[in-house]
Amino acid sequence: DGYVVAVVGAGLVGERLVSELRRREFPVSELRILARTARTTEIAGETFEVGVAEPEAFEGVDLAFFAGTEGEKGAAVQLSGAAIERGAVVIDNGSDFRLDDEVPLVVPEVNAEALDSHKGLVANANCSTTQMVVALAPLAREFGLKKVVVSTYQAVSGSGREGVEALENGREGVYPKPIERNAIPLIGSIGEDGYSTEETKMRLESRKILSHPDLEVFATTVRIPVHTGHAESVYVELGREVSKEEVLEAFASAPGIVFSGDANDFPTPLEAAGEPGTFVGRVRVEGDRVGFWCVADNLLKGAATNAVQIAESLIERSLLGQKARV
Ligand code: 11C
Repeated sequence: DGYVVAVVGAGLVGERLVSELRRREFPVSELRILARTARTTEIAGETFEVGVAEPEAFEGVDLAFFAGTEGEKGAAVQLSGAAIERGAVVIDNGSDFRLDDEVPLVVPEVNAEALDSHKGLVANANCSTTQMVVALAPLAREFGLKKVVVSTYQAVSGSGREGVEALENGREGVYPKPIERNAIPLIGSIGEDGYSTEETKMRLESRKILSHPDLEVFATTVRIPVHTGHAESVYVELGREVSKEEVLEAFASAPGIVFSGDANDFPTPLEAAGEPGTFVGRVRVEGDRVGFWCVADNLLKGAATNAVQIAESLIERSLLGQKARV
């Protein structure tokens, strides 16, 4: 009973996908791990014979997660078509298809209904975007959004194993400056407009997920020497004046948010790491302006947990399995 599931990529996100599928008891009849080279590997206490990621490996697969992020870009570009042709629905954690009009970009707490138009491929958002839109969604629903200004404090595991090695072993060449005892205000590369690719992702992906194509989003994205857990300082201008009580109530009742209304009881990356939720605290309200702090595990809600939640939403909406598809 269950679905034949493939996970493409055995990096940090691939590992978390396996552990989240197990932890959330996703109905899996067979789990295939695919990567560039075949090998035997242990993930989350299970031994897997890793297969080579090639078109034939998707024969019989119902659901394929592509775990790649920046460093492994291309796997979904090369292989998602082969998986879809064979009847799979693909959930891609990479950035290649996120802004494609034909591809839903989904954070289930925010826009699960976007899945209804999927054509075989669904995109998972960038980690820093995902947690921010989970926190912005209740404000958008209740009060309307006009402008968002965000600064991030991003963990090295967002860069995969290489990032962790840069922090823990001083590996060189991963970041443009040393990460230990430092803060680096450049994630990805700088575009012609002066924004980094990470900052542009936050702007464009948020607009798409929140269905707010002209939302002003000014992001400054910063890498800090934290292992796991991205934190964000967010300032929002709302569509109307609000009371602090209204804002606290909106956060406290929102799906996916672990809320702290006590200013002295703020969430931090160390506490968010290993947890599936988006933590929100340090709320300040002045008229139509709100400031807050949010934190989430970048490999879980920022990647694997959200991807598995997308798959669960596909099942709930009868959109997974070859019979459900035309
Ligand atoms: C980071 N947000 O923390 C990046 C990693 O588009 O999925 C994920 C890149 C992406 O470095």
